[in-house]
Amino acid sequence: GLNLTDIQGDIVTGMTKNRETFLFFGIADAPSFKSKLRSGVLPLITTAMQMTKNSTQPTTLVNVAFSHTGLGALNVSDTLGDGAFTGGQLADAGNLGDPGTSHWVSQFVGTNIHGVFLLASDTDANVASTVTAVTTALGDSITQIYTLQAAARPGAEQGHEHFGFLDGISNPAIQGFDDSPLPGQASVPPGEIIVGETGDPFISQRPPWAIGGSFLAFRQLEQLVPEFNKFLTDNPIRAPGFTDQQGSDLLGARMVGRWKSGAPVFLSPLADDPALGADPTRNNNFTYALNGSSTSSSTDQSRCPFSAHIRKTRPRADLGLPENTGRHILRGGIPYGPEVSDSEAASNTTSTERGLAFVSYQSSIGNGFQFLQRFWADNTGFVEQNTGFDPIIGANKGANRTVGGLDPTDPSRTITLITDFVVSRGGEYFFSPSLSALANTFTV
Ligand code: N7H
Repeated sequence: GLNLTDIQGDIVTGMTKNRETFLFFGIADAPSFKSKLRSGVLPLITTAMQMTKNSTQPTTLVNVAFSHTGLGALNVSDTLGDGAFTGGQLADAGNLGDPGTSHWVSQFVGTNIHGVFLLASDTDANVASTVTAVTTALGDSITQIYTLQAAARPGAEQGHEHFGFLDGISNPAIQGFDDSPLPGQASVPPGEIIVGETGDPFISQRPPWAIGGSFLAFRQLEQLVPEFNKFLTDNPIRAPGFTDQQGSDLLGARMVGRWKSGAPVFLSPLADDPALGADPTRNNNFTYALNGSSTSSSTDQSRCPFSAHIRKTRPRADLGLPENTGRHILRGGIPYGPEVSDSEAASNTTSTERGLAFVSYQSSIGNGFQFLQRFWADNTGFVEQNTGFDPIIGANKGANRTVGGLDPTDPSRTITLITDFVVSRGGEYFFSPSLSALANTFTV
């Protein structure tokens, strides 16, 4: 089984808190950083074991991860066997479809970020006091380069991302940690997410200290919510008997593959079904194939477009069942930025940035995050020919994006998106080491 006391908590369960701060730092003085991290911060790092029970979770959860240049700053010179990590995310911007880096947060442009602290709790005050504890403990041994404060949306929107859709429904169950997956949940060998474990395709290339770690892909993804809503309003699906509002809601749901409640369009193709969306035993229980079949139709998009975000990023039976794709990621993102204001809604124009602080864990960035973005979401020939881009996250370096299959009344219709509703503001790739690596390799 997995050594849960040695694995950082966010990797396996996510932070499961409503407030999270990402503190990106540089290492100014490596020897001082090592001793201060060891004495002052290591005791605060939350393990996967602590996450398994409410009673063992600390008030504020703390995790830490290092970029490739961060490992270099610490004189950790073993190669980890991950080219995307070694190159850093800036060098990957073109592969990911970003329109250059002019939209990137300036601090992500470069390779100065050595690491990130992830701090999460129920209140801003708890997070702030732990940020102070960590930064005080580290003192001048770090420079604080950039901070992103993220928070679950308020009230009934809690758990929903800024476009309004319930998020965090479908994450893989890691064998050996969660052996009772929910219906429809992917069950993956631990090595798909955790380095050095059974199923890690690069297990032979890993230094011993890397076992129990995971690669963290961080992306600050701005969401143009008023613009997205305007697009839906202007382009309702003209289905028989549908009001404009129903047609707009259907278009949005087919872009995502789920209704705002979380109900999958494959199970509820024409209208939202909030009871289905809220039921974890049913809301993930589909494969895109008709009952009992191990493959799906290569032509039928009546229930769910091939281009739908959740189908692009996890095609289920489109690639045949059982689902041994090796391309699962564990997502732990959280929204950031304020609610849409009345004036933004009235003008259909974003004036204050909001979006998703995207976090994914995988044992290989090239098989995980990067593959999903580059070879699935941005690949117009996937899942089938003429699928077009993923209308949510697909990126064409800022150029127009064609999307197929969104209109169930005319599946051959292609819709061209001239606006990217999700805009990359950049990010970095990190390695989230085991507790023993932090104690024995990173801080000596
Ligand atoms: Fe996505 N969205 O609101 O439309 N995502 N995502 N994502 N995403 C999912 O099933 C969204 C992004 C995946 O197992 C849901 O838990 C937004 C990136 C994967 O069936 C919703 C952004 C990547 C899944 C969203 C964004 C992925 C998934 C449904 C950016 C990878 C699970 C909730 C701002 C490269 C698929 C759920 C499955 C689900 C949205 C980013 C991947 C609502 C707004 C960058 C693998």
